Amino acid sequence: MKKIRTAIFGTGFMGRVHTEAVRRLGNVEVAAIAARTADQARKFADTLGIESATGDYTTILNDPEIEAVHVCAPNALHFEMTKSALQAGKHVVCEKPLASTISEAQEMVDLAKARNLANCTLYNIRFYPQIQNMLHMREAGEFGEIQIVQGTYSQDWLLYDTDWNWRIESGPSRAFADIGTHWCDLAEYLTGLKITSVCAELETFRKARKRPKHSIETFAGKKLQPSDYDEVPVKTEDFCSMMFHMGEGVRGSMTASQVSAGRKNFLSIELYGTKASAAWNAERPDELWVGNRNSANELYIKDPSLMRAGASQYADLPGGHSEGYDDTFKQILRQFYKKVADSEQQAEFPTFVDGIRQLYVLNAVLESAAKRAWVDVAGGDW
Ligand code: 4PW
Repeated sequence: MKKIRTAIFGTGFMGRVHTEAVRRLGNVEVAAIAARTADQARKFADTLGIESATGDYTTILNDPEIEAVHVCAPNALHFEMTKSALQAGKHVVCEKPLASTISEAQEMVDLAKARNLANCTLYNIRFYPQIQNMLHMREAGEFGEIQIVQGTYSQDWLLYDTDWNWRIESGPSRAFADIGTHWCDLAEYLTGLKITSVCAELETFRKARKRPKHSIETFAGKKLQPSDYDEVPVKTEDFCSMMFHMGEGVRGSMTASQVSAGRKNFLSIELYGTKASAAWNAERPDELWVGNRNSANELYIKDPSLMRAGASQYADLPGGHSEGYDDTFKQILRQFYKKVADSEQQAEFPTFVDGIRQLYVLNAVLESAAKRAWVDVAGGDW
């Protein structure tokens, strides 16, 4: 079987996760790596056993053998890299947030459509088996009409002023744009409804941070000495809280935080319906809590043979064998590469349209926080 040849742009935490996930697919080969410098790319390629490495991603775009690329570089580069890749006829997977502005994202959506190229915004959380189970239960009406949606995406890796990452300087939003966006995409995906208006507040607790003189990988948690850093002012938020309206009458609230000690990657989402409730969190991904009014609550443990029809295809391992963060990348990319292999095939994955949709939500959040008022989410005909 001839494998699809793909390239990864970015050698940080996400570049590594994408590379490993692609390799689990079987029909796709990571053939090239691009990083900010040739040295960084070579180091990454040698560690992971990848043939070709470059400090100039455009050279990869000239290779006709490369069919797809993964944009895992910092947010500010998403637009430029994706646009060039689409113009070169490559299918593209792009990390979230899709772009820095709506107009950039619109160009990406239009270009992918005009060239008929597969495009994916990497909202991987949709692909946890128990999220799929929750979705299929909601669609079957098991919770009744959804009335309330609430939750948080909380992490602690930027708690101290010595914690640093490129995201800190990647405005206009950080906690919301980086992780809040996952939560909002998930809330809309699970309910099948759109967030229509928001009332949000952003807070930067660490108004200055110690920026290392040399680059540091996401989640590196490295302790710095005074000679290693410069003290810089911070504009991006550590924390966001938001109330929102969804669909016709659904109400909700969420927080996104990168400074909540002990919360490592705590995305928690709860749906409250007229019949029953459901709650899930990413730190205990194989468990789905179902809340009942007139009978005992239930705790479902992931087991494909007990999952709702339609959901079990996203669980590859039998009950008792956990499936977590890295498995969601395998699942989403499996769907994406189905489309790359054959554009006529039915495949389920978030596209650039889902990416731009969340930029409209982000814009409403920023406007609401600036005005200290409720703001409607603008956008096209979703
Ligand atoms: O997409 C998110 C990231 O940007 C992930 O959920 C985790 O938090 C990993 O890195 C950040």
